[in-house]
Amino acid sequence: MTLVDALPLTPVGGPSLPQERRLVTAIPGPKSQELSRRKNEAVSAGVGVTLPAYIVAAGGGVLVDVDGNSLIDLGSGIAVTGIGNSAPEVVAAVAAQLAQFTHTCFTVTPYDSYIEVAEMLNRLTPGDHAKRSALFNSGAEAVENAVKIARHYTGKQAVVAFDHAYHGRTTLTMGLTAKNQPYKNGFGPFAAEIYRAPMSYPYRDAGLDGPGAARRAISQIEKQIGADNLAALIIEPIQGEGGFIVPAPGFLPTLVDWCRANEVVFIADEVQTGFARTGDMFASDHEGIVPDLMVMAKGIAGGLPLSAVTGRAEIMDAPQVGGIGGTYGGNPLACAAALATMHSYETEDLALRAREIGAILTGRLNAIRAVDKRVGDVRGRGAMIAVELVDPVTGDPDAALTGRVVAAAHAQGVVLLTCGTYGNVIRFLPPLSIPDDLLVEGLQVLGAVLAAA
Ligand code: PLZ
Repeated sequence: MTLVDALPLTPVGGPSLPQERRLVTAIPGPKSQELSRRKNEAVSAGVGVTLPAYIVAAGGGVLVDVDGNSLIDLGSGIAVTGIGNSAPEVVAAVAAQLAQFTHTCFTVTPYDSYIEVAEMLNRLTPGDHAKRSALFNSGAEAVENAVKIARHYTGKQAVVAFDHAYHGRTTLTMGLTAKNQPYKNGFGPFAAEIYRAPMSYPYRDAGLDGPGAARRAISQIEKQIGADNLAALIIEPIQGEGGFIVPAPGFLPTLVDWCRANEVVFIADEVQTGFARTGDMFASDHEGIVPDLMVMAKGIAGGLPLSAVTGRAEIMDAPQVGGIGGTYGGNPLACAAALATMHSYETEDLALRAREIGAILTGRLNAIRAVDKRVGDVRGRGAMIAVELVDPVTGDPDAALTGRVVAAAHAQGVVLLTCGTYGNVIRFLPPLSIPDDLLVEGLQVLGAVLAAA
């Protein structure tokens, strides 16, 4: 009997789970509390937990915990399970691969699914120029490799990242990440030759338009670094951890034009925004920008760890043979999952589904904003929407209110995430497989806990 034959006929997770919010204990329940106790004894304290309900099954729009509670998932494991948890096509593809072989290391004895993923990424990413791809495990690892490749190609060293940026937790990517707590504090020294430029943040930018904000950044870059020293500029087309900041129209295209005129590699970090999340396959598509290199992870493989860098052939081919690699990059299980996942994004038009989800989210959240001045801003695109909570008089960020609202939503069985440099942004990243009624129920809970907070 093969492993595939041994799979249970009725999957425990996946979309077959009842799509309902069901609370049978307090959140977290007694079994989760016991697991939290064991976690504290066994796991590094540095590994934090947002909502300590321990999950045993998930699918569609719910997460089921060990106490039998069914929670509404408005986080997708931080924008990962766009096509849903244990999506049947992913389960089938991974199970089939699992029965064939689990690992060879692509750089030792290769296999075709890695090439197929590369071909698919080369086709799906913006631009019809010649492209190449390389596969890795995490978003941070892919960011690191994009920077390595850009440095090798340009022969230059400096890298610019932006205010509010998040690019990862490794030494190089911590340096690119803006926020000190909790990401950087005590973990220095950071990598050299990283510089920061001002972002376009329309809600807090008072009247500065996109091209104007780009000129401000470019002027600072020219004065403080010089294009002759700059290998790459890296930016999230919509910032994720930094607060779902959508730059003003014209900001990104102006930066791209300047990069092209100055032989600076433009790297789009689409780790959080990629794969239908924002209502297009990539957030770069909204303004029609064509990045030189694009970094992808999260939504690429239905929950399996995979990341990628895709970009212009001449840039991607610059490093010496053997200069780019890693033991697990493009693992066959992850590649099988990615092929099934990307096929679904395309054939089921999940970008359209993201836009539908976005319409529900922005409609309901703007209705709350109309009557509650603590909701300072509602922003984002597609199924990547956030509210910024502020003091209604001063406009100052209200992180304490944000914390109370999210904690109350958690207690009501709604998985919500925060973000933002000032900790005052609640973000909505539902799986694209969530049914409308469950999404609406989650928003009703949010409305109620916000009103009570
Ligand atoms: N680039 C734009 O959003 C990961 C981080 C969660 P990894 N964001 C979630 C946390 O607290 O660690 C992210 C991202 C953008 C890069 C990354 C890094 O991706 O897969 O977490 O390394």
